[in-house]
Amino acid sequence: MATQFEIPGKVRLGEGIGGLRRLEITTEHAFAEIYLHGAHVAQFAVRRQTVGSGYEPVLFLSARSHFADGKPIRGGVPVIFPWFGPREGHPEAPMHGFARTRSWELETVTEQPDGAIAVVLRLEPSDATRALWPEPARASHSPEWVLRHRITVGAALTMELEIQNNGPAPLRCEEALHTYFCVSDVRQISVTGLEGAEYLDKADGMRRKRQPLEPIRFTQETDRTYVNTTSHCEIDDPGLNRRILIEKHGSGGTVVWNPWVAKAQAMADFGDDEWPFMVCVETGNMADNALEIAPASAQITKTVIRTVRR
Ligand code: TA6
Repeated sequence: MATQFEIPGKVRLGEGIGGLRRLEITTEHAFAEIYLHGAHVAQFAVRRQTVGSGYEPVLFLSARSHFADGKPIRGGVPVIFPWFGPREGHPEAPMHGFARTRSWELETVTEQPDGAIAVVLRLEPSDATRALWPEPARASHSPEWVLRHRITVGAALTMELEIQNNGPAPLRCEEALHTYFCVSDVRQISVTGLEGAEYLDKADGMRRKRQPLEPIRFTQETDRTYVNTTSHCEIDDPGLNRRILIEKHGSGGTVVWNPWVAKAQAMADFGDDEWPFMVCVETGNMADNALEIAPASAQITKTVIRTVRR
């Protein structure tokens, strides 16, 4: 018996890895898997040009990823909120906030006129999140903030992260879609769109630097938070004969990351030999572009991912 969240032949809600609840979405153009844990897009693969020859993964998912309560999934699109990276002044706080390790509420699953599938997931404060981030509680019982993640699976993967401030005071936070992309070999690709942008280099003591007027290429651990840039980005991947287009709206920052050898070995949920096959190009608002959302207002950050042949 299909539930209100299932569409026969297109959307199935069942148990995924680790027994976590997962939506499996199959459309004319793409396949995707979305876990309610972290509202996490774990797979997005586009149907190859020659029908019948399967799907081509766009996102990277580590073979060593955890799939367990309280642990982030390594790969796909982790949702980062309400802080990016370590929380300043709170060394005990979880890296990248708590949104990616909470179980989100599935609100709606709908088929669009063009056959794309739209999923909305919601996260509200809880005792656990208030213990980590005691935003000013409201007199009324409506939550002081509400997060909604609207994911549309079609020829493109469209993700809109909305942060609604219901509290009496401005909501200061950071947010990101920490997207892991599947590439043939990170040493052969380039990333364009950030030429001339200023960045914080986490691989060099967070020094402020400026991207030369040339594409980003990868020859070592790369961990850069580009600030004050609204540019779309592109991953050019000769090995897979494709370009991945990363369009963004409402995002002032872009993070580019590859752990390279040593950092890959240091991560228990990431294979030592996996680093050549992924790159993160993350959209959102962090560091210089941290948000201050006025009361009764909302921030929406939209990211659209699509692939084209080279
Ligand atoms: O976005 C890049 C980054 O901040 C890196 O410094 C690295 O820590 C990565 O995120 C992954 O963080 P995680 O907490 O998921 O291991």
